[in-house]
Amino acid sequence: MSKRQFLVTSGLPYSNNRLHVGHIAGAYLPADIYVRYLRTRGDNVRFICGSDDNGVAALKSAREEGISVEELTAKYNASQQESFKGLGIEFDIYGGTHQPEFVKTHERLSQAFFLKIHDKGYFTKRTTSQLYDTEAKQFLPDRYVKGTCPTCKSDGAHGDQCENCGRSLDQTDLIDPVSTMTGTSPELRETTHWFLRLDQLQQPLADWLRSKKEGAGGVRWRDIVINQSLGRIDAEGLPERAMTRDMSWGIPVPLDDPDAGGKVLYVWFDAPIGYVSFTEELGQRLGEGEDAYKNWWRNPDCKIVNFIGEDNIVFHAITFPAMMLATHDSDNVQGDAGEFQLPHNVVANAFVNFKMPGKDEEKMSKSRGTAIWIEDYLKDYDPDPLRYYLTAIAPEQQRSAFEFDDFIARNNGELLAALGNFVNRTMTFAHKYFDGQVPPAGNREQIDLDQIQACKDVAKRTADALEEYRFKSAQEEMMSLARAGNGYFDNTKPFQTRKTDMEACGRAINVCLQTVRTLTTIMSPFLPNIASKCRDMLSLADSAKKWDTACDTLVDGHSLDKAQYLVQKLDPLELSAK
Ligand code: B3M
Ligand code: ZN
Repeated sequence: MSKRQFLVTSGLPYSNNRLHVGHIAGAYLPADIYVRYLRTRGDNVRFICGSDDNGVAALKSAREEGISVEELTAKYNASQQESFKGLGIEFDIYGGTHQPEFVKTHERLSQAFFLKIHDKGYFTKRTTSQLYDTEAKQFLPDRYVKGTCPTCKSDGAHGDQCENCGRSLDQTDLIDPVSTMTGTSPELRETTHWFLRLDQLQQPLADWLRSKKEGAGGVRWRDIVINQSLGRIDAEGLPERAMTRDMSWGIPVPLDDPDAGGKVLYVWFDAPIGYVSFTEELGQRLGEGEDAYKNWWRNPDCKIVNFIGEDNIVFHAITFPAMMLATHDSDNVQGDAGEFQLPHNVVANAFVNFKMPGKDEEKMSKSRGTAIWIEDYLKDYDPDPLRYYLTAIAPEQQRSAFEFDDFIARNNGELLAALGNFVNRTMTFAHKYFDGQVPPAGNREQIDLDQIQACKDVAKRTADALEEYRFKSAQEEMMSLARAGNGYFDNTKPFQTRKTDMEACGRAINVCLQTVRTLTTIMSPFLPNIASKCRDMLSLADSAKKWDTACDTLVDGHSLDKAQYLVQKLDPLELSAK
């Protein structure tokens, strides 16, 4: 396969909180698996992420924690980096839209983006009435206002939607609105903003999304993404959306207009540009000079893949692409790459809920104590079991639930019983009866040849699934080889032949070692730490990471390194006591 070029991004987490397992399962782990896989193929990849620092969420949290918003976002940016590192999620750069080393580049590119759209005539400037919190001294974003729904009259409707009847609303429709920032009643005030003409971009967007639904570019987007983007355009059309806000924290609106004073870009306008500005920052650090981002964002040979959680679909499949299209000349809006490249794929996952034994699933929530924080998990456990579990329950088609019992059951019953034990018994035999060397392959019989063939077939099927963003089935494929290895071990009975027929015993252990060899490479995107131990045990060079070497033969007499424990048995009682 010739070398391909990919820019992979994971949704930028808000830097007002720590990361929990739901975040990881949604936007980060699958992206890391994908990137690791592409690297084993020798593709040219950059993996970009960083914190989403702007917006009102950070201001609200800073107020609650009694620290400055700069301190708050720096603190959580650092905490996120720790969590990612601990789980082996390795970005090429972890930026932050308002972190000191990134904000200059981010501001430059975000403002240039805004001005470009402005020049092309895709903004309308408009004055509207909005709810203003006189205590917090700011206009209220939709999700910081609650009130009574004008349609179904239920309490607790948000400024953009009533969760009870599902109707979408305008915040000014709410009866008895209350600010969730301060608990006070806001008043209506006039304010001026710049609205992106999504209505004008609707047609090219819909055409593009339809092509993605049909598999343009060799990839068919997930249904959840198509339904929430194209489905929404078809059902409701696209109204204009304000891309500026009345706030001091953020990227200032770069217009020489008295109405722009004291305003910043809407956080969902600047955040996706973070992908671009962090790419640029990385390029600069690598000495590729100013505008290094263009080799990724303007290069039609580069495929951009965005990994996100389901709540971010609209912004990645509609708003950000619309922003990109709006940098074209208005008579060429259907044009190709132009200023920016539209994503090759937007890979979204549904939410992971939390489930206690005997109770219903619930949403992961900080306040209800139903979130499993990565920092806490890592204090007690290895990263790979969590990687394994979150991929095993990956919410690729629908929501799934994190259950402690299930986590332990799968660790002990699958990761340890199938993979750990197979590698372990194979290594034990090789050391105990063959001097730590690969025994001669000898004259293979059909059962041996079938197992060797299984290695090739599974490696191929795992790769196919990964190419198609089916991470859960890819991992199942990989595990099926460990199970097949155990079946082969049981059937060829080296534990008996070692007493009766050393040659047959060696033949079987040879095939088991070849199977471990294949597993070592194909497990590496999912379980990088266990894979690295396996590489050590088999005394393989780093080049064994390459996918194409997965079925390379361990030659007779090759010396192995000492055996190591791969997977720890977890005790359900100990865990539930935490
Ligand atoms: N910060 C939303 C979230 O964490 C948001 C993603 C931005 S990606 C450009 O749900
Ligand atoms: Zn309602």
